Amino acid sequence: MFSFFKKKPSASDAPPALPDPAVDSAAAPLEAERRSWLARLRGAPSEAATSIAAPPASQPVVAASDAPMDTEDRRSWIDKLRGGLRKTGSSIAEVFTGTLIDGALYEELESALLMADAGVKATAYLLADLKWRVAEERARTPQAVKALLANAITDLLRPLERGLRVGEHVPTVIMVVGVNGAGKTTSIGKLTRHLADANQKVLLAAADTFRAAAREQLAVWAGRSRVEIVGQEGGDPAAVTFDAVLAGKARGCDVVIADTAGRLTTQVHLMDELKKIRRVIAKAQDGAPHEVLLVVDGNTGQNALAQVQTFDAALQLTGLIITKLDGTAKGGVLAAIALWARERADTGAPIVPVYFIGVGEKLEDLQTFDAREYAQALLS
Ligand SMILES: Nc1nc2c(ncn2[C@@H]2O[C@H](COP(=O)(O)OP(=O)(O)OP(=O)(O)O)[C@@H](O)[C@H]2O)c(=O)[nH]1
Ligand SMILES: [Mg+2]
Repeated sequence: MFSFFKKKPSASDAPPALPDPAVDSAAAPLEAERRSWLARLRGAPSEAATSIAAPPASQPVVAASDAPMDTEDRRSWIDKLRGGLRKTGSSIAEVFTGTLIDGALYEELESALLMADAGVKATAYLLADLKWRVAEERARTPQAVKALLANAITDLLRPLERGLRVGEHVPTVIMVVGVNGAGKTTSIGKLTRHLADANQKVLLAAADTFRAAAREQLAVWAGRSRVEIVGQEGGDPAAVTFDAVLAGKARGCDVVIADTAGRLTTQVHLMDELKKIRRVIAKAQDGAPHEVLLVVDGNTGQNALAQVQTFDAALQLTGLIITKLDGTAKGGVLAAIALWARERADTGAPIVPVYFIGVGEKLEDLQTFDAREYAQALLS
């Protein structure tokens, strides 16, 4: 279901500390090397990316909603995203109000990106890439540099674009994890509704058995979408999930989604519990879970990257949902996540895409991720 995204440029290490080609003529001998670095940075999809992006022709992959780029909903969603990222947008815009492209401009941009939660590594990467683009394009005005920055951010984020697919496995089993209050249950509710609207038979596993309210909250979403729910108050989350996957198979469901309880990454026994849930899903169905999605609150700042890394180390994530980008989120952390995802892909592991972005509590507030749109929202 949901729109399919494309390529993953072959990744590269974070850039070395490059001299500024715009102001440093001694950089010339390194030019060929840099060009090849940039070519790889922006270049053709690797084999791994192709296999990720292209669904096997024989598989009945379902697309519930191709990114509805021109719809009213999408436009108002982008406005919300822009509104949420406004602070970052205006502090980056400040950088480009002068008339000179000089060291001060790059220094201010560095501060603005760091303030936006992009982190040291992604900030250095973007600055190096931007300086290259400025030199290549012979940009003459700060506004032209800003446009090139939008391109640099888009290219950095592009590998994260990919649509969630269902239909390659029956049922497709999706496990959803994250820290407390990140927006797991709400996102599952919205996702379920989209799937149900696309005639997908969904079964929800209420594997958050800690709180009675958690099951009820999921049951409300299940009721709205008229889908089945399996749960047992106070039960073992792994056992509930196991039962749900078996029930999903027996009942011919297309998708089973397991909602897990929020937890801190430092709570070792609770992280172990997630690993157990993952293991029992695999026992109930070979090759499952097909997706392990981490829901990240976009307001978490740089800690979001630490969350991604820790949950990935424990569970081998397959995708991300970033929520609450309508609030006080600064938005730059996606750049840090993108760089991490590239480095992870460098080891031969699949890219971990951002399937959805949430900008509110309503159904239409969860939308597919588009790198260009996001970069523009970040700079508007
Ligand atoms: N503003 C805003 N609020 C959101 C968004 N997504 C979820 N929320 C709200 O965040 C709160 C927590 O959402 P839940 O879906 O319950 O979060 P959870 O991760 O399931 O929480 P636990 O199960 O307690 O760990 C709720 O009030 C949601 O309505 C979003 O994109 N924007
Ligand atoms: Mg929940």
